[in-house]
Amino acid sequence: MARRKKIYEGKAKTLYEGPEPGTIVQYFKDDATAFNAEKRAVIEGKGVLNNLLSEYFMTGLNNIGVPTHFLKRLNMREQLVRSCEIIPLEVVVRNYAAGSMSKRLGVEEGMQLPRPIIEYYYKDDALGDPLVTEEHIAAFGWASQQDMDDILSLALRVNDFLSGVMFGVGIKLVDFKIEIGRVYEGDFQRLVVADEISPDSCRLWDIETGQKLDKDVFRRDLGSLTDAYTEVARRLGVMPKTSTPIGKPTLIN
Ligand code: AIR
Ligand code: ASP
Repeated sequence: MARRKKIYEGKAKTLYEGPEPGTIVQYFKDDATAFNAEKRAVIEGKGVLNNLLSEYFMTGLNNIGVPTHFLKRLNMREQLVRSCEIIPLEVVVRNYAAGSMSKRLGVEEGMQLPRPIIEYYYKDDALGDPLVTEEHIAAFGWASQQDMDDILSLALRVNDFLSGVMFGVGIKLVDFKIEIGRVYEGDFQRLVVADEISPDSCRLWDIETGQKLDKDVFRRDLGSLTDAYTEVARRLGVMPKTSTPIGKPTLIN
């Protein structure tokens, strides 16, 4: 097979040219980074888990009519997605206070917010992804007013869907980050949920015990990240297939 052309290498994923125009192969690496890549590790199996979990969430969104870039999973580490132009914003939705919001505003982690709060961060590693307002976004032309209306509606629909799915398996969706892409269809453009949705991009707490089942396990050295992500995958029924166990013969009397 011909070598694929690498388009972009990020911290957790590599993008290759897809088999057809307008498609991209998204490869999930085992690399974990935090605090703008100050902290790094390779966590065996993380890429496989995130590939399967992102497939699960994106497929669910597609099925309820929330457009995403996801087309299909190709293998344990790769998925085929529609190529799109990423809007340079990290769109964060918060249901409970945690992380940078708790730090910035001095509110206790875990406090339920009266309503979901949406924040925008400018995607720029050199600047450490600073928090920006809609004024900045409009003034610098990163997105139009129409885009911002569409982004808000997408973010809230993703929040409702993900919160419901996670609640169904005993997990609280504290917050999450999505990225939005522009897809061009002739003279028209529409916005789709892009990148990935996985425990790398969400905060997930067990409802009963409060146990963290997301990337904070790595950021804060709370134990095995693989175990945490595996638990999320197990509860959602998307465990990676290991070699089929050969069962013991069943006795029939
Ligand atoms: N996030 C933000 N940038 C990268 C990621 N993954 C996600 C975090 C968390 C949410 O956005 O994983 O779920 C809010 O992050 P923070 O650090 O602003 O509290
Ligand atoms: N992924 C980002 C980084 O590499 C931020 C984070 O998830 O903490 O630093």
